[in-house]
Amino acid sequence: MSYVEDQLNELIRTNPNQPEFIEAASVVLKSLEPVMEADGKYRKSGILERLTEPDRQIRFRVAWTDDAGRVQVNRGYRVQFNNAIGPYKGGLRFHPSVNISIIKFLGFEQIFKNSLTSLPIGGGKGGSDFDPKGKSDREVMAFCQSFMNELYRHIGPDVDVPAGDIGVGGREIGYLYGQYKKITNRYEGILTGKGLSYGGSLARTEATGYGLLYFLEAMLKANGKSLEGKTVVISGSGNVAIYACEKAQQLGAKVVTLCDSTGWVYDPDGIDLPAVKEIKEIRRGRISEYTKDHAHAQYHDGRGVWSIPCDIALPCATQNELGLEDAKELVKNGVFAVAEGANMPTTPDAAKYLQENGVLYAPGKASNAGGVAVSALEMSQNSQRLSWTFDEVDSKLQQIMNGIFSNVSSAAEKYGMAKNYVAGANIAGFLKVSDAMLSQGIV
Ligand code: NDP
Ligand code: 2IT
Repeated sequence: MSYVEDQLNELIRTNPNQPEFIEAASVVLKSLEPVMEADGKYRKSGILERLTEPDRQIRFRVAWTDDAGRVQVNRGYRVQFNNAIGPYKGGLRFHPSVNISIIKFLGFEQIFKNSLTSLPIGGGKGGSDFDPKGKSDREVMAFCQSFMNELYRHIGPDVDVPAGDIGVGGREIGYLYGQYKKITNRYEGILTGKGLSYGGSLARTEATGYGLLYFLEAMLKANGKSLEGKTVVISGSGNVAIYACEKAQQLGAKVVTLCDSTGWVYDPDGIDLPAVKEIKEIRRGRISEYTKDHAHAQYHDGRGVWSIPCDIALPCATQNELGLEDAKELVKNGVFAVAEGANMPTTPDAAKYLQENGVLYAPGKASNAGGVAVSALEMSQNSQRLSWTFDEVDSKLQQIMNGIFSNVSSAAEKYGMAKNYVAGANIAGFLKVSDAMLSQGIV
């Protein structure tokens, strides 16, 4: 058996009940097969064994009191996966589905994504099974303060710098930052995605969605296509989906769908984004409210955005939200590009089907890297005690996304898999991290 097969079997044996982590690791390791076969140094130095075992996994109790005076207990996590090329960096997810498998898959993906940005950041991820939905601001604050009461001892500007992810936005980052400062009396860049009045970066809010569109533009251009006049379907209606929609519209595309975990909207005239921002960013409401003021649009309960005919599909909600049947429907309806804003939204069989049917397919670890890239720019600004203009950050973001596309594209070509951006992203991300690990010895 090959080194990769041996290592995959070992991972499956030693990580039972971690389907998301095994899914993410399998895709990466299979892409690395030609790299491993070409040079015996990787097996000799145990690179895959070391890369797939986190540096450390922290799990803790988060006790807080709800508005009815009842004590609630949630689980908190921080997985510090790999710091070969920089301090651990990656978001915090607050969602009832969070468990160690999900945090490990996200932390593992983050290693390669962060490497692709070309910036000095290692891979980590954290979160909790706490559900912010339906909670009062005071409850969210009480939870965040209790979460930080443990997390603070594990993070630092040169150690580990968390940020947002599902369920963690500006409000949560603010409460987390306030508690860190209260406990330590230190004013330092230990989180990114901060508010602009206390060390945040302009364009961080927009970065993941905008970056996705910059990557998509580069991929389309390299394949003789463009966004102008195209019909786009997007899933999700959170941070990534909203700013993907905004940039797609600015670039001349028509976005016709968005969704949340309850249902989805189809607006054949094109999504009215200010209305969505009002519902989601201000009222924290449900996407179903969209049809109240948009009678011509349709709302449906459940899932369904992938059934709408489109040229381009942008999954921006959560993992495994686009399965094989969805991929078949998209192909049948003529989709020519799928670019991931979310982490691992396309199941492996769906991704394979899309690629086999000639669809340009951008994996999240390349196409959604704009968020963490601007987080790293926020860290730079914090270190300098300066803040850059929106245009400065946005143009750096564009350069970074173009750089990622060309790096991913040439890695795929070099290993005889031209246009396979999955293989390209995994290989290019791996090469930098493994080079640093090999230089730093067996640690
Ligand atoms: P948000 O919490 O802002 O939004 C998430 C959106 O996805 C909401 O519309 C939510 O609906 C929907 N959603 C979440 N979970 C599910 C589910 N299980 N089933 C159906 N819909 C769901 O998160 P983000 O926009 O920040 O994150 C979206 C994706 O992008 C995630 O995969 C995240 O890991 C990834 N990502 C985020 C980055 C960032 O900078 N924020 C950077 C790179 C990747 P509802 O409100 O009903 O739950
Ligand atoms: O998945 C991701 O890249 C993020 N949630 C952003 C991480 C970050 O540190 O900005």
